[in-house]
Amino acid sequence: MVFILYKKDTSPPCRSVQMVLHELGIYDVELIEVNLPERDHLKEEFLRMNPQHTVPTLIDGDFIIWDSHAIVTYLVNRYAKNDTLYPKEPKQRAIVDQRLHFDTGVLFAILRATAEPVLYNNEKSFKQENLEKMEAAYEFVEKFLTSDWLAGDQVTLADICCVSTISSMNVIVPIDKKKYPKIISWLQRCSEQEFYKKANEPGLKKFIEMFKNKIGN
Ligand SMILES: N[C@@H](CCC(=O)N[C@@H](CS)C(=O)NCC(=O)O)C(=O)O
Repeated sequence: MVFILYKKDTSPPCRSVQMVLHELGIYDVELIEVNLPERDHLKEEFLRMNPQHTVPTLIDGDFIIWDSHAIVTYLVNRYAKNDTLYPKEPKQRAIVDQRLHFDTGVLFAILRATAEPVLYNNEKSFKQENLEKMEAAYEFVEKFLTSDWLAGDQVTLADICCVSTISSMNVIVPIDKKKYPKIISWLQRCSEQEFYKKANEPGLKKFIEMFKNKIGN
């Protein structure tokens, strides 16, 4: 079985999917880099597959699915050997789902709103109000961290999806160790995981470079 993943290395949701593929031991994946500035994602061929023109987009045989959270839950539901990444127990699953929706609606939303004007519209600095919203999001995450991981005592999809976004937000608004000690320890724990080293770190490095080139620091 060969999967096809349309992705962009710098994109946090694409890194989430790659981390989950790694964690599930799915390596037989054709990776296709989508050049967003060149508008590859707006070409007819891509739109036929995903009219919402977002990466990541995954093809599994005759099945096409996009949105990182939909992709990773599909992958675990279909291919995981156990349910630790996405527990079946309804209350535990609800907590993971809450964090996944928080990633979509709060974390990634503010990251995208902050980053895109600089990356694609040639703005030279980030909007102050967006930077404040990132701080507000950090405050939530600090409160969510009541154990080692974001949704209980073991790594779940909540950690994988949120860490790709939070490690990227950290590039724009560095996480203050004094204000957010739990986030700093959690980030450290995540960065020690094999899936993070293999599938978040390389793209995150490119993300950092991309901003250096745009705002020069
Ligand atoms: N909620 C989506 C967000 C995906 C997303 O916005 N991806 C960006 C790249 S980071 C993208 O495809 N942008 C191009 C576009 O929206 O046209 C997910 O988790 O997959």
